[in-house]
Amino acid sequence: MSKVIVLTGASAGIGAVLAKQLAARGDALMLAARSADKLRLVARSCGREAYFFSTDVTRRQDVNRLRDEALRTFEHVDVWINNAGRGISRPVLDLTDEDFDEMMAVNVKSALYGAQAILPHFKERGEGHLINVSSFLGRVPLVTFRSAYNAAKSALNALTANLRMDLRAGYPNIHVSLVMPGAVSTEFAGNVLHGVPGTRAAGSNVQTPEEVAAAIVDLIDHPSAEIYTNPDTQLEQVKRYYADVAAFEDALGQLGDKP
Ligand code: NJP
Repeated sequence: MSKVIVLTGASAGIGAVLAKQLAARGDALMLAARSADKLRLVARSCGREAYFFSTDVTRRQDVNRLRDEALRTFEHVDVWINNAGRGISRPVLDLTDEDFDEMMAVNVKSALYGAQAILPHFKERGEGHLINVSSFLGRVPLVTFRSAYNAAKSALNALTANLRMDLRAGYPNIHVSLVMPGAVSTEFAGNVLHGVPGTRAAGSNVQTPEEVAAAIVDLIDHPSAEIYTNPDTQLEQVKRYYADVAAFEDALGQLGDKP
């Protein structure tokens, strides 16, 4: 059955591809990001049931307006996807207050605002699905120059789990899910704070945004607590990391730069 879906970070990358996959199967969409021009193009390519609303997810008021716009347009929301996010290229010892605040605002507070905006509606209906797009780096901090991004996504993982546990008993038909992609071939790497414009993720374990979007579509159809979008490689790394963090870091260090 077609669903009404609110999707942030829909102007580019994983969000734009996900919007098209959802529209192709008949879902009705409210697409959000800051860039109205890009959103308009994505919405146009999605067809008649795709609307857009310019939103800066770091502003609570904007996120509340996005919720209001979605409810005005469709009268209900089935799925809310907090997908907007941004990385950073700076190791821990070089982080400024501004760096850290930006990472928390765009990756954590944005999703908190989204959850707090839509949960009263889900509770009223007794059903709904909140999906937070995090990162594998929030579970295993593989890449130290993403430091504050990894920390922010770890915080997002924790908030997501806490919310799910709070709702479990009273609202069994409200699902709260976490998505952990690895590297994905979008413009993400070029958009990171202090990053190099135009760079793209590369390497053998890099997924396409189409693959990640398909995993999220499947999650909507089969809600679960969390998914790794590339489980074959990611699950093995999680097992090794939590079995022996020091040994894992030693092995990583041998692959990395020498001082
Ligand atoms: O990133 P990118 P992805 N308010 O840079 C929007 C996670 N992830 O699609 O506002 C509202 O191509 C921005 O729109 P605009 C990642 O952390 C990725 O790859 O118009 N929207 C655009 O639509 C993130 O959570 C990788 O500039 C804001 C979108 O967000 C999600 O996947 C690996 C905004 C970013 O598009 C999508 O990332 C991983 C704001 N303040 C996790 N700031 C990866 N690609 O390698 C940004 O593990 N946006």
